[in-house]
Amino acid sequence: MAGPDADPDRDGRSNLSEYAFLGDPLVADPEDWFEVSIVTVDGEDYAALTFPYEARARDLNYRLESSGDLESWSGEWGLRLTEDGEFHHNRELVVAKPRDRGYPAYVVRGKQPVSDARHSFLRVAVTRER
Ligand SMILES: [Ca+2]
Repeated sequence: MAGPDADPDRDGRSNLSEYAFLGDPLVADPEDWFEVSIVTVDGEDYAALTFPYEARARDLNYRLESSGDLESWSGEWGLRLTEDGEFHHNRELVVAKPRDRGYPAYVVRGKQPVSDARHSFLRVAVTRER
């Protein structure tokens, strides 16, 4: 099975998502490839996501989206791999680029402190340019 929406290993992740987040499209990957945490910035607590990314891709756009109800989502941050493999991104929402994982990863946080919201949801949306 091929195509960006196919899921030949039936792990719930499309081929596009396997490509963007360093999965193996033919082997079901462990479920904990995204790490959720709370980070403190300037005395405020924020929800944060740590995720792997495909540093060699030149055709992917990653975007952090947040929601308070899992229904309406707003985009808060984008990053784009440039020709030389560096990211353009919104620095204030990028907490760190961990180097000790053995693969490229980013830690990104939401814009609103968790103390301001009853619920805070984050996701990373990926689109591919053709
Ligand atoms: Ca899959």
